[in-house]
Amino acid sequence: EALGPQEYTAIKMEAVDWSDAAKAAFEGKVGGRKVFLVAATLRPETMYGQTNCFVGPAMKYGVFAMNDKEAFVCTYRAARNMAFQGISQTRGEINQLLEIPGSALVGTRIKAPFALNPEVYVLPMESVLPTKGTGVVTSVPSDSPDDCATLNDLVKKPAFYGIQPEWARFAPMPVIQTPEYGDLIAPELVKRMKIQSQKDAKQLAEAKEIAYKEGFYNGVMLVGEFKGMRVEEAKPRVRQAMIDAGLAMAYAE
Ligand code: A2H
Repeated sequence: EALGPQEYTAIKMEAVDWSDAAKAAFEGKVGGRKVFLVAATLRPETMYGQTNCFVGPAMKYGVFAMNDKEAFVCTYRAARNMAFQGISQTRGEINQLLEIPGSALVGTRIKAPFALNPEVYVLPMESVLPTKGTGVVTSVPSDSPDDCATLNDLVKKPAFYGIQPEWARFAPMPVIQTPEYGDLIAPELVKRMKIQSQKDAKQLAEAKEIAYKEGFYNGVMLVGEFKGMRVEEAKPRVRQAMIDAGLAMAYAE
């Protein structure tokens, strides 16, 4: 755990086609606003490789009006933090339009900012914590062992997880190269460490540590505006480019 506040990048993923369950829940409640799922990440430089987004199927989410034009899907806890970070229009005010379970968001098609896949789907992940970030996790299986193991599980058993196979059709794609692990570090670690599923928490914690350090200190960007640049240098630049494009915000907790 970090000692000081954690500085995340909050990524705005606009919903383009709601799941049937979400459509029914939204009926007449958002007042013509654009609605975004908002994901908190510590690795903005990996956003080129998004293949999907994760929500906790058993978690409760809210749809919160930020102003007259936009509403965000996240936990109540995150909406409250945002209200004190200049993200919502009126400081300290939380305007919840509706509540919706994570399970009802699954299958929604969203825009994935900066990603090589312009649109991806919302999928379930059991280990999403309601107490961290926004409760929405954007998935980059090329660089995150947790995302990789979870996506593998969904691809293997779509019916068990209640998803359509085509929602999980995007494969990990190279974003960062490291000398030791090649251009798909998370799948490589999952293979080398024989990680079978998202439930292999102990090995995943170790893999996460390796992927994070290797990527940050030894990684080089393979795609995007900062292609060829070391990750350490590209990271703040990608973050700023996303913020400048209106596709992301600074979010701390
Ligand atoms: B990271 P920290 Cl490519 N529950 O983003 C579980 N995990 C959550 C979460 C929640 N409520 N909110 C955010 N996260 C994930 C990208 C990424 C991330 C990559 C590699 C590693 C990585 C794509 N997923 O995180 O406990 C988000 O996933 C490993 C550190 O605050 C977020 O960044 O350190 C990270 O965990 C924040 O975890």
